[in-house]
Amino acid sequence: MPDLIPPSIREQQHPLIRQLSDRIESVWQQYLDLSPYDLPADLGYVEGKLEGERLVIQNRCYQTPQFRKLHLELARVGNTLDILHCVMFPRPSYALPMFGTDLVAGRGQISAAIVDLSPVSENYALPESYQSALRSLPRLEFAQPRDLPGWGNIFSQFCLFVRPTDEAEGDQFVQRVADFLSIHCQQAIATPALTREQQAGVLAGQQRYCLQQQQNDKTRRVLEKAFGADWAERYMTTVLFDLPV
Ligand code: 18B
Repeated sequence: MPDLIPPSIREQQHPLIRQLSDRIESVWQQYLDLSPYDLPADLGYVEGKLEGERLVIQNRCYQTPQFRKLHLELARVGNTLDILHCVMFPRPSYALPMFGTDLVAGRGQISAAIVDLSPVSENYALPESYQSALRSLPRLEFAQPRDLPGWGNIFSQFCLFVRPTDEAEGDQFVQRVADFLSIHCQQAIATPALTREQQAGVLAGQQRYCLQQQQNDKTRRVLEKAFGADWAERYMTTVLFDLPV
C-alpha cells in the first residue's frame, strides 16, 4: 500500500522556510479562489538517492481563475540543505507578471533568498499599476546583497536577492515576499482577461521566463545528483518551469 498521506517534511525544515511557506499559503487563501491542481501522479511527493544523500520533495499545487498553476515546493537534501521554491503561473489570458521565490538554507544558514515579480510583456516592463505599488513599499537594507547570474536577466528592477545575515533580516525577507504576493493577488483579481488575439505576447513572455529558469545549473545539479540527468530534465521542464500551451 502506498502512503495516502505522505509524511510531511515541513516540521524538519529551517524555521524561516516554515514561516515563508505558511505566509505564502495564507496570502493565497486570503485573496484567491483556490481549487486543486493535479500534478503527474508520480511527482507530488518524491524521494531520490543516487550518490549519497537522500533528496525528498513535497509539492503543493492549486489553480484559480487567474492562475493556471500555483506551485509551492519544499525540498530537503540529507539533513543539511532545505529549499523552498514557489512560482505562480498566470493563465495566458491575463497579462500578469510571474511571481517567483526561492529560499535555500544550508547547515542552518540561509545562503540565498530571492523574490521577484518578473515582467512577461514585450517591452520587459511591469504594468504601471504594479510599478507604483512596488515603489511605495518601504526601502529595505540587507547587509549582504547577492549578484544575479547571467540567466537572471528575466528579473525586474524590484528583484530582491540577498543572503540574510540574522533573524531580523530573515523576517524582513518573509515580510517582503508577503508584500509582493499581496500586491500581486490584488492586482490579479482586478485585471480583465485578454482576447485570444492578445495572448500571443503573454505566452512568449512566459516561455522566455521558463527557458531562462531552466538554465539554473545549481537547481539542476541538486536534482541530477539524486535522480539522474533525464529525471532532472523532465522535472525542470514539466513541474518547475513547464511552458504554457
Ligand atoms: N537554487 N532551487 O527551487 N530559483 O526556482 N535560485 C539555488 O546559495 C533549488 C527558482 C535562484 O547564483 C541554489 O547559491 C532546487 C526561482 C537564483 O548562480 C540551489 C529547487 C527563482 C539562484 C538551488 C529550487 C530562483 C538560486 C544555490 C527545486 C527566482 C542563484 C544556492 C526545489 C524567482 C543562482 C546559493 C546563482 C540558487 C536549488 C532563483 C542549491 C533543488 C523561482 C537566482
